[in-house]
Amino acid sequence: MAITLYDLAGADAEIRFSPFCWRTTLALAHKGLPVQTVPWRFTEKAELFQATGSRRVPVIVDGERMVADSWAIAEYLEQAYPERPSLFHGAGGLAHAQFINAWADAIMIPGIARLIVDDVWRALDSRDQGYFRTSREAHFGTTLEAVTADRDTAVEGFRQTLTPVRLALRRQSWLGGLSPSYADYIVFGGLQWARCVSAFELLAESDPIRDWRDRVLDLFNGLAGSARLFA
Ligand SMILES: N[C@@H](CCC(=O)N[C@@H](CS)C(=O)NCC(=O)O)C(=O)O
Repeated sequence: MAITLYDLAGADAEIRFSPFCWRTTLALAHKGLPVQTVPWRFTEKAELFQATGSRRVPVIVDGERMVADSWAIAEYLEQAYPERPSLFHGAGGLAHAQFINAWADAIMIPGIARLIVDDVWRALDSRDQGYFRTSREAHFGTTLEAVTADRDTAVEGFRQTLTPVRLALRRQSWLGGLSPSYADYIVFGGLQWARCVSAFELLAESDPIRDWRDRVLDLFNGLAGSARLFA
């Protein structure tokens, strides 16, 4: 039976842009597990809570099991499907991925948000736009447009925060080493979030991270590369 994934959707239900849901989508593909997705909108919190007990996505339903939170889902998949390709390449890889997850959540995701938050708003369903604007403007203490107004220069600071990724990829093809691991999907999820909703380019033209991003886009028969983009 296919695993159900509740996945954040835009005005166009085919636009799936959550960085956390992308981590889970790629983790499921890495494990080779069949999946059916349920498009979810921010304003459908009550329905999601009733169905799964969570107010955030991603959530997966695997038979009797419901698991919320992208990290918890990755750990669950690794434990529940040990015979399938490993997401972490062992206990050390899991520990390292946990650090990357924390770094991405604390530094990378907020760094991207302040560059594209108004583009995210544009891609949303009209029912979600009011909620998103109010909650995010309260968070930033200003309008969405003011948050991103200086992004052409602010992007340089964001690019510097990716230096550890750049240096790691100089020595190895994947953050997971010789082959992709969940660490790759964590970092890629942030870049894919921007790619799905915004024409603003996060990476400089000469950035070697672009080659790695292209390789992740090609994985699993171009799963991420063929994602619908908001135009
Ligand atoms: N730590 C969680 C974060 C999940 C999360 O924040 N998801 C967002 C979608 S990108 C959400 O559901 N937000 C609900 C809201 O902002 O009301 C994870 O890794 O899954």
